[in-house]
Amino acid sequence: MNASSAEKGLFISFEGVEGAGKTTNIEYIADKIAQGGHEIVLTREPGGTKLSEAIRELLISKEYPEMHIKTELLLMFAARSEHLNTVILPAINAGKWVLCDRFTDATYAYQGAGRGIPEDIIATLETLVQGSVKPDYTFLFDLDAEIGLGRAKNRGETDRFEQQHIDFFNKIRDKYLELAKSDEPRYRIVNAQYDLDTVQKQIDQLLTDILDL
Ligand code: T5A
Repeated sequence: MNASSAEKGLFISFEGVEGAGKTTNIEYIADKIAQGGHEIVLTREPGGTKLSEAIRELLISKEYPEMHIKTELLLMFAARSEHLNTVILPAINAGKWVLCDRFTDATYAYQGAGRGIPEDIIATLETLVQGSVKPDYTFLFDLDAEIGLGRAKNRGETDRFEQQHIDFFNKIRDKYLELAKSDEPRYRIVNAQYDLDTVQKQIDQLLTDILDL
């Protein structure tokens, strides 16, 4: 069962390597959806609640460069459990459209492909925390990892994840593309290498195609 099949709301997640343009374009998409008359909750992972934002700070802080990969994984799911149960599900149950900057696909990409944690372990935690809840749609902003990292670094200070070697981010991009291929009904790929206007023309087309906006 996906989130919308039993409820009136819709759950859309946004994924991609660092600097792919998720944050920039979620706001653009939120405006379009709001113009369509839908009530929106704009949120992010890790984060989205007071407690989950505190966990986010631990996760991205460069004070903990040697955080164990299992600790990182468990903190991601701890933040997600709080966020899902206190923000995402109540909003969907109230008929709202939830736009979430990253969700569990990021765990498969970063902690799975990036850190090397076996997928069955991630899947076990996913079931524990989410049951069968998944996003209805996932927009993947696909971009060469080096270009994305360059965009993110140009913006200013980097976080703990952005200290990783480029090989880490190449694995993440490949994993996202693999996930998109394995779940085509849910995924929509945006080619994020172009200038913002061109990227947003692709988004307009997708919103028309799948959401009738
Ligand atoms: N994480 C997260 C995990 O490891 N596991 C998990 O389960 C989850 C949920 C924080 C970190 O947590 C990790 C992944 C992350 O490392 P985050 O807050 O989403 O997650 O962090 P980032 O992906 O690093 O967010 P960024 O802000 O860096 O990337 P965005 O949101 O994709 O990019 P955005 O929109 O901020 O754009 C970056 C810059 O590029 C410009 C923008 O103006 C901005 O300056 N830009 C463009 N420039 C040229 N052309 C375009 N088309 C552009 N689009 C945007």
